[in-house]
Amino acid sequence: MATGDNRRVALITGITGQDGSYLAEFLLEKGYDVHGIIRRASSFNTTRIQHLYEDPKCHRQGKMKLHYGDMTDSSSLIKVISAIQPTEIYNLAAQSHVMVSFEVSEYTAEVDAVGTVRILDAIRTCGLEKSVKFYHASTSELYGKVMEVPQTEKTPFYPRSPYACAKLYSFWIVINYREAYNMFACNGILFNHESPRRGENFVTRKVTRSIAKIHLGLQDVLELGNLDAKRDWGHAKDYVEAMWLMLQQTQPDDYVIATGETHSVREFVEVAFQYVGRTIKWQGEGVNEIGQDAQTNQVLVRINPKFFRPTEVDVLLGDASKARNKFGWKPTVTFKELVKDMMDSDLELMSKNPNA
Ligand code: NDP
Ligand code: GDR
Repeated sequence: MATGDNRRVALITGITGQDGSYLAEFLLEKGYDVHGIIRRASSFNTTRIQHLYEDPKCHRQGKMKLHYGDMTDSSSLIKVISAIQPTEIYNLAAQSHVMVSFEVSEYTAEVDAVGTVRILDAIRTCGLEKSVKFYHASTSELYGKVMEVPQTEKTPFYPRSPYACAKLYSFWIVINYREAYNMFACNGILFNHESPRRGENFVTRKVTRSIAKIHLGLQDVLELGNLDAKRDWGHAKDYVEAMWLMLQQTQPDDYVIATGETHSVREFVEVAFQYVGRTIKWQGEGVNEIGQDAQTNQVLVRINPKFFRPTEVDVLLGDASKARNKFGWKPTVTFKELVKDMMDSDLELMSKNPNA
């Protein structure tokens, strides 16, 4: 690519996911041409970006374009990269569910580990390794069995799931390609981030959907696994900005992105129930624990052992000082505001469509 190229062309893998959809919005707003890789599916998997597709900017001016491809298929990656000559690539595609990774461990490695080296090699095959800026979706799951709290870029890793093991390979292959081929490649070590667009089987969204249904009389009880796991939960909208900021620096590097606060699953449940005016009191222990309405004694939460993981990550709490000092990133949405945003959205969704 010629030096002085001032095109702004982004390729997003995983554009149909939670982060991909917010990132596409963010980059379109900044004037980028946005390309996304989508998988063929038997039903629509583009719900999160449908509103963008319908935007005249995307349709008439062709600012957003979707291409079929898959992280398990090198030729599709090479074809897309060669055709669009991106200036920035955001590699967000992944089998992203930790519990599911215990069921489909080999596939998770194919996509989340080998997929990363496939796209890095595709960049080299297309001769773009000196010009393209590459973001990789790394994760706080790398810390796993916690060696240090809070966790920084220097905290040792101890992955606790096939998902985290696959992402550990990706973390290092990104660094290796940066050092071996002088590529502008960054790992964003992002802690959990949520939103109304969060997948329905992650714990926060499962909780807000279920509470909205319980509130509207559409469901009786919320069933969960480990209530005592602690996570550093931020809002996805804040986190996609950090991805972009990493690629605007003069040097590639790896950064923790986190709020610096941690809350248990139990606390998330309590705050979300409070939002619809119910106080939870907890009774019993272990798998026999229940959460009851403090006024009516109605059982609202039960433990189901099937949601426990073979190996758990007990506590995540990130220190994002490096990102704050380097490029001024800080979260704007508090824990309570995050719960409110998700509750408002699910209450609206369930009242309009009880079968959602
Ligand atoms: P989602 O699960 O919402 O989205 C994952 C995306 O990857 C979807 O677009 C999905 O497509 C796509 N995908 C899955 N498998 C393949 C494949 N084989 N080939 C091509 N595309 C594929 O994840 P998030 O948006 O929450 O997360 C984005 C990335 O960030 C992931 O890599 C995740 O592991 C990582 N991450 C997420 C964090 C979070 O808290 N959200 C924290 C740290 C890291 P489809 O829609 O067709 O399923
Ligand atoms: P996580 O997110 O594993 O941190 O990975 P998830 O919301 O799935 O779990 C968080 C914690 O909640 C506990 N939990 C339950 N989890 C689910 N999904 N369902 C339940 O019923 C339930 N009950 C309790 C879990 O045991 C866990 O401790 C997310 C993903 O987005 C990854 O892709 C990303 O890398 C990390 O966040 C950072």
